[in-house]
Amino acid sequence: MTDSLLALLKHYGQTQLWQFADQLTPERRDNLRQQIEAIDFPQLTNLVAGNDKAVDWHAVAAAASPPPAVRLGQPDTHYSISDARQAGVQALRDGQVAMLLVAGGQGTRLGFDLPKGMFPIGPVSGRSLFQMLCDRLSAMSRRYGADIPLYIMTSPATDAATRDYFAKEDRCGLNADQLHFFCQGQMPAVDSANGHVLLAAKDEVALSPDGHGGIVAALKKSGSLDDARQRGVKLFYYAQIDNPLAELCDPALIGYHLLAHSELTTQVVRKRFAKEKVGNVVSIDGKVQIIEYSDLPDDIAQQTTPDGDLRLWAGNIAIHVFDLAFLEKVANQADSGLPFHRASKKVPHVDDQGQLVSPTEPNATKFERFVFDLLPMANNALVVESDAARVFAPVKNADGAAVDTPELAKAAILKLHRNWLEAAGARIDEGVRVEIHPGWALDELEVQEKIHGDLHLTTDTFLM
Ligand code: UD2
Repeated sequence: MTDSLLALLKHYGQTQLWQFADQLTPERRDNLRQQIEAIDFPQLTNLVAGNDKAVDWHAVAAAASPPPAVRLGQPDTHYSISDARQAGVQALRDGQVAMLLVAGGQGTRLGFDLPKGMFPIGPVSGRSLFQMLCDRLSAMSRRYGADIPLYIMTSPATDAATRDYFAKEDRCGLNADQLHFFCQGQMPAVDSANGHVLLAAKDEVALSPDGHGGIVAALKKSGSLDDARQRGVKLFYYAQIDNPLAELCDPALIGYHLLAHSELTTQVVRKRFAKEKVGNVVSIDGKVQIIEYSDLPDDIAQQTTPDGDLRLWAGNIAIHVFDLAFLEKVANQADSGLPFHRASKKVPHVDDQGQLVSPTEPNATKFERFVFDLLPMANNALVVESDAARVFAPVKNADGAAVDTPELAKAAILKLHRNWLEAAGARIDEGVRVEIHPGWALDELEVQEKIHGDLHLTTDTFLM
């Protein structure tokens, strides 16, 4: 057994992984063996050698044009928004829509040790990101008379804590049958200098989540695709855990997707500034594609139209609608076909002397897949613009940073809810903070039905 493992490691030039095996107890050695056996060495070797397609982002970006899109405020020539809404509502009523939430990342940038979904973000209520998203799903399920199942993707770093949290919080109000967890896969981190897989400890490979693109394999492996199909689900509405304003299961977006016979539809907002940290949704050779913010060259990001608007205006907010059949098709292809992206990171590891090293400079390469790389593979991929003020309040950085902080997200929620209330005739004293629970009202129309213009709020209020 050990011989064949050693032969494998030798073959792939990775014998350093077994160098401390003699110092380990049989149990820890076995644990290490299992981690090594889970590595796809042919794939990794290919990645280390750079044999996968190396992307020249400048050339890609130079070929990019703004994507064809259903634009805000511009009547679409093909479908009206009311037709879209009606089609979406019908799909929701027929129980054809499930929610897919990616929550595998840790709140590192936020300075929060727990799964990010547990971060308190309700400006008055203090509700967590998980609770806010689940409250909206419950309200939507009630409105359309059909439970919307929620599939949450965790990672090994967030899985146990996420499940514990939902158990303690009564599944955030969802029915037991509505809630599913599945865990994404991992990829080894390699030494950037020589491609050697790093050891996080003498008996532990340095692993990290394989990116949200790992969702394709994880959905299949966990049986979630089959589970969804058996329930009669036809569409997945996809969102990230870090956006408390995400308009989950928006009927209009779902309807556009259906009417356009799209396999993958993505909601975008107009970028606020050229180097905003959102992916750039573009069209290249007639295919919709996303160029991540970190890959878009500055000169191309800054290009403007004669009107002074950004030429590449469409910002990815990571809200997508997927056909279940499309995901099944991709999941059944060998290795899903999604490319890997590389990131240079500081990865603590043990050196050849068995000493723990905490690098001060990036020392390692991590490999991640991005779910949005499915866009160019999809038939009739569709782009639909929405208003950032109502759908996008990303929580990425700790308070004090210039953008994407909890404080700014809370302010965006309060502003939206105040606007809905004031438009319906309510009076809210200056400085008073009002947050609306989706069970009270899901949108401005429901707010109007609720208050008939006779509401005056003088202290901070959570309308629920
Ligand atoms: C993401 C998008 C960016 C933009 C922005 C909007 C990518 C690569 N970039 O940037 O284009 O749309 O969001 O807010 O998507 N996650 C996992 N598993 C992983 C990695 C990430 O579940 O292995 C989840 C993570 O929990 C989070 C989301 O994916 O909810 C986004 O991950 P991120 O914070 O790394 O992406 P970000 O903010 O750089």
